[in-house]
Amino acid sequence: MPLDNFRIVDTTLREGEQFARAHFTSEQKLEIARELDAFGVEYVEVTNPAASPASFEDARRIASLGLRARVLAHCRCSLEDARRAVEAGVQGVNVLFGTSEQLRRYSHGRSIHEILEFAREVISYLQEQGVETRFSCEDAFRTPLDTLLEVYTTVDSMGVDRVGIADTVGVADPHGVHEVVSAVRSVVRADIEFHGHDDSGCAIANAYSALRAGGTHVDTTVLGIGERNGITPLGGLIARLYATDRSLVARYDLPRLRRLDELVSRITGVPIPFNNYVTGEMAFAHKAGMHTKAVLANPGSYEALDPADFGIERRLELGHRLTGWNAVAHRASALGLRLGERELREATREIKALADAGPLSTDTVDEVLRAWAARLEVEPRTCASTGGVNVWAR
Ligand code: HCA
Ligand code: CU
Repeated sequence: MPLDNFRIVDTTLREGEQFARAHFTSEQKLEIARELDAFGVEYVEVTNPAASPASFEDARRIASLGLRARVLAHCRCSLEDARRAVEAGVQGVNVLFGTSEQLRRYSHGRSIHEILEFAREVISYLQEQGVETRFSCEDAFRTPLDTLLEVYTTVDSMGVDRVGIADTVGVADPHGVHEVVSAVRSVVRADIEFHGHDDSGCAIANAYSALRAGGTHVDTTVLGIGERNGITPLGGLIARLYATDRSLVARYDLPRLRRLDELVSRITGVPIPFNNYVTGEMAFAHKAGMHTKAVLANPGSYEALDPADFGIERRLELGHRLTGWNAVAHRASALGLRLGERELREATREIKALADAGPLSTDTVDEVLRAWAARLEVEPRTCASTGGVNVWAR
């Protein structure tokens, strides 16, 4: 399926609020909502307005900010919750019901028949209210496929705008997601939203696979925060889509990703992981000589993403024993030192030997290079008295 018809439902303000370290103040929620909107996500999902008085008030304030993004309230499939969401003035309501054996038995105790009765009541109410409506099966990937399809075709015939397929416990793999989403795609007319947890490390790949199979909406959170170890991270999804085709993410303000990750990191007190997609400290760090040489010749040789598109600079690691003379030469010229290839190779040997004991700071590398440059300043004069030597030819 073509990938150019997807929308991002960022749920940092709902799923992200379920992250163990998250407690957003009203002002922080507004700030996150504005940043997400400025980045360009198409939807912002907020916590159930019926959850607490502040949750209601925050939903109301966010819904009235006049964002480009549509504001969705996440609700249980009950009239009471749906009414509170409508009162809060949101543009859409995302309702859910657990359909797996596990959740039916241990969470809410309802049969599929009863679930569909609730769905009918809530969906028809929301339609009367003229808000965008989504019905999601919680724990879809532990729900038998025939049950899932029965639920989705029924809510589709009730006229929902979108069905949600949630991998609530992170058990799905990309192959399984493709199968389920394709099956749902073939029986419903509604849009399809995918929500995937990362317990077994597939959240980004699963979201991508859902889009490949005809899904239209993907749930994300900033830094992937959510229940347990979270869901598809916004930055990771963007990186995945960019790697397929940069034009797929051209409509987003990519340099804002760093601000978003930093904002949520600051608010939650959780550092951005070193290996985070795009914004991790090492996301664009090149080390081994073979890599740095090629990257200096053409960054695309070892980069799927151009850091400049995200307003980030790549780093070339120099002070280590795997370093290469091309990178060392690059540093020398950045320092304005005119060293010939022989000196650069000698300096590289010296850096490698010193770095056998441990990484060197840039200052130490610079000292080595300056020392070689100083030697050169002496040598040409010495040589000149013996007939002159072209330093660069040696
Ligand atoms: C939850 C459940 C949910 C809902 C996803 C959805 C999940 O923790 O409240 O509404 O599609 O992972 O199943 O986040
Ligand atoms: Cu979830």
